[in-house]
Amino acid sequence: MSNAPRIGSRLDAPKGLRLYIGLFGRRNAGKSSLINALTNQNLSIVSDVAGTTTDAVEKACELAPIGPVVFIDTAGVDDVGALGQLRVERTLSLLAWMDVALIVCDAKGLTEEDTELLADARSRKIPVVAVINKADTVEAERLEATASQIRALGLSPVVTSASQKRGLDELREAITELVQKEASPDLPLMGDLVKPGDTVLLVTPIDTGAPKGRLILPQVQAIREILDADAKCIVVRENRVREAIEEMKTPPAFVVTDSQAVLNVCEQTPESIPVTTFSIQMAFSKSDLVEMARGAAMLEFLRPGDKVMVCETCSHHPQPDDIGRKKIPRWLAKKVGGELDVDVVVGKDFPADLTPYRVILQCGGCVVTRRHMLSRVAAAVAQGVPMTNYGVAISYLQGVLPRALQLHPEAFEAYRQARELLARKNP
Ligand SMILES: Nc1nc2c(ncn2[C@@H]2O[C@H](COP(=O)(O)OP(=O)(O)OP(=O)(O)O)[C@@H](O)[C@H]2O)c(=O)[nH]1
Ligand code: SF4
Ligand SMILES: [Mg+2]
Repeated sequence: MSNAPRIGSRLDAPKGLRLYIGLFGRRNAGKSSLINALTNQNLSIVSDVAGTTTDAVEKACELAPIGPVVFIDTAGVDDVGALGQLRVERTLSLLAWMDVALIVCDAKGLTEEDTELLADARSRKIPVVAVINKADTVEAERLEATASQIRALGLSPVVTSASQKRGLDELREAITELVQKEASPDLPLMGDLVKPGDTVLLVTPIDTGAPKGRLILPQVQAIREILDADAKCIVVRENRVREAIEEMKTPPAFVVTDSQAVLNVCEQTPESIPVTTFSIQMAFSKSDLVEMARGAAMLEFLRPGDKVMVCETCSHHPQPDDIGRKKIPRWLAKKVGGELDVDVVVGKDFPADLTPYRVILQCGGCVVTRRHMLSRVAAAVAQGVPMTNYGVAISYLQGVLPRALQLHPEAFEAYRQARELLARKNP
């Protein structure tokens, strides 16, 4: 693996942070066969019955020379019937957040579905490799005609035969090249906030929700980044913030706290010391903090009964007083002066139609890729639905948003302008 390209820290990452490579195309094009051929394993069921793959299936594996990836095998985009239509919709929603989409076409020629799919992926700026499979079944002339149909759409096709294991190295190369060119690796959690010699104070409450015997990923990541920046790091629970600051000869450059303790931490920290939260830094690193701050402006203008979507990107076991399902809806209801109509959407699927919602509250998305989070932001922006994240929302609901965004003036400015606009529209 010494020659493997390194795409940020993603390749060392747990399953959720691996590169996602989706295979799309018509039924029987050979999508499942290609996954098996590329990985040299029988990961997917192959048959000559059109529509063999129904629900999208994830297969985590090693793909030389890239490293750990997750293949997503999908149902054909020409699936028929009412159920088939639902599968097609699901397949197309997956396309939005793929790190790489392999669009597999039959060498016999493109159909309207193929052309639409390729054009759709191109227009949504999804990194695409167009694959002409079953090259063994046609004459050279036919193959060239199919290739020129694809070139006409602005793509350079890769020609394969999954059954004869031909063209696989070229396909791997094309995937690698695309990944290097187009990957959107997470930004560092701390951005460029930490300077050599700084001291940063990290506040991590140890409550019933904290995992036994360890710290959670963003906390560990923050410590590592601070050490990498040749700075110092002090980690305390929320009851020791004032004491820790008073004992320091030089005040900390800034304080990073768990969102749920943000009010308490702001109260203990002198105004001259900026405070941010792990979730705000997560939004910066994995998503688009400016958009998340802009979206938070809507929270002030919600009315009882408004439809709100809470998105939890993984199906973790909910805590009795779960932050997304219980606490945020409760704090919002209190702020708004009545219950809201809250839909909780769990997992990687994201509804195609967001317009019923007045605002979307997105979790940190720690188990998905940045491209995935950015595809959600893009969908919300395109449909004009404000989107914010838990961290920004909590700081707003605790009344400390200006302070919590002090290290991110651009994000605060977006929030301020959006709020002004909404205030004019909702006098
Ligand atoms: N001759 C030839 N046959 C192939 C090739 N790739 C796949 N096939 C055959 O085509 C049929 C369909 O292959 P699958 O891999 O199941 O196709 P799929 O795109 O996953 O199909 P669905 O799951 O139904 O959408 C099987 O009979 C495969 O053996 C190829 O390169 N050449
Ligand atoms: S931030 Fe989102 S993805 Fe991460 S554990 Fe919480 S709900 Fe799951
Ligand atoms: Mg299949």
